[in-house]
Amino acid sequence: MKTVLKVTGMSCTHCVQSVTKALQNVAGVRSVSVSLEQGRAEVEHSEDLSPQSLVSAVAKTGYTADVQRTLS
Ligand SMILES: [Cu+2]
Repeated sequence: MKTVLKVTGMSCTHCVQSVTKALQNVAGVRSVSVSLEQGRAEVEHSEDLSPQSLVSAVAKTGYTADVQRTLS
């Protein structure tokens, strides 16, 4: 499934790298695409991964994430 997150607080490519790595390190994540311009992260992941754990992973890096939508 795919989850789209709205990510607040990113200001440069370093921020994008931090958010990308944090999401990639969550168990069950298959691919991550983060857009600085749109303030969005698109994450492909397994069915048993809760979108909230993606939000928590981003929060730990110091940015704010909200689930925008989830596609199965
Ligand atoms: Cu930055």
